[in-house]
Amino acid sequence: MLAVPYMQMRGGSSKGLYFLASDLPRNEALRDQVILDAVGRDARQIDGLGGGNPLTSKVAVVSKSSLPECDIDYLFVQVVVGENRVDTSPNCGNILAGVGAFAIENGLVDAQDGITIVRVNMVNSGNRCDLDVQTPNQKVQYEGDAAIDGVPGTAAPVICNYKDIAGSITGILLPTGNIKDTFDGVEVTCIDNGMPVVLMRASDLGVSGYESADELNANETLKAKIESIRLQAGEAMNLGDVTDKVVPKMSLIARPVDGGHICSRTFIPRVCHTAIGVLGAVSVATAAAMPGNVAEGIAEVPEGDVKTISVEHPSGEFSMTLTFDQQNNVTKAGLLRTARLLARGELFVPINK
Ligand code: NQM
Repeated sequence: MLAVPYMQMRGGSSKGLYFLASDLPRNEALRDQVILDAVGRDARQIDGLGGGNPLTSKVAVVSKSSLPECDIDYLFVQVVVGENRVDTSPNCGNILAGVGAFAIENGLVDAQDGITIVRVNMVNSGNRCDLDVQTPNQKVQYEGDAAIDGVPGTAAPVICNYKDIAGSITGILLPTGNIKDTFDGVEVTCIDNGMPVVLMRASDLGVSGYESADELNANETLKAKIESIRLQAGEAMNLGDVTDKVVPKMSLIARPVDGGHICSRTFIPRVCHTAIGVLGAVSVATAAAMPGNVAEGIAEVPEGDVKTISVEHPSGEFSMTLTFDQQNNVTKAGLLRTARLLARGELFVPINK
């Protein structure tokens, strides 16, 4: 067996394995084989550390940054549950919440006394995020009193400040060139502000948008309709054939009912999220703030260039502060996450790698 140093962390409302790039094979194909052995190749991930769910089947590969303006490079790898393969197309803003602590713990970044700002180059998209990590006495602090929906208890806050994330994967904020498109007779808004997402009115797909994730996951007719729209939207968003990709994510939207600004149920992309992804939420909120989008008349978006928008989801809400310029582009997105070190040690994979 090959012993690979690793940490397991909860990052936001996800959980993943964190590796130094230097501890994995340089060759990408070999690296991905080691990652599959580490997380698990089958649907239950019985022979790996993954949890058999997209939110617990994630990996961060971290190294000192190749860019002078950043401290670390962070590559996100999604192990596609049950399909024995990985997808590196999207970012993950939840796993991102843990990479600052991981970098400090592993000596890639020197901790300051108080707060350490870790400047992250998100390799999947080439975008940047600055993380404020709590480091009293130059040590990472995990305990604290910040709470986020989808995670029990409280922990130290990690403030994530995203910069210029429009067109993260598709190269353009509205990748079809339109604020609205129609696929299979359903009006949608396709957007990429950190994550390619397709917004659809839940009522247009015959559901309320207030169902639980389990109820929606059991609705095979709905899932087939969503996948058909996703395949067409993927082509129109310049993502090509998305059959084997985990983007675009698919968000059903409805009127807010719990004090938020818009209600969401998001498929990532074939399983309904029990909450919502970080960058997925940023994309939904950005779309909702644009004139003529499919959520017009549904979302209740605040006025002003700096807006705090709350996206309701199956287990609570997700708030972020978006700063818009004169052209209605989001120049900054600030949000709160937490992270916790769960384990560190060596992980064993078959030697023939
Ligand atoms: O959108 C789920 C999650 C995510 C990704 C997903 C994420 C993001 O909850 O930035 O965080 O959309 O697959 O971790």
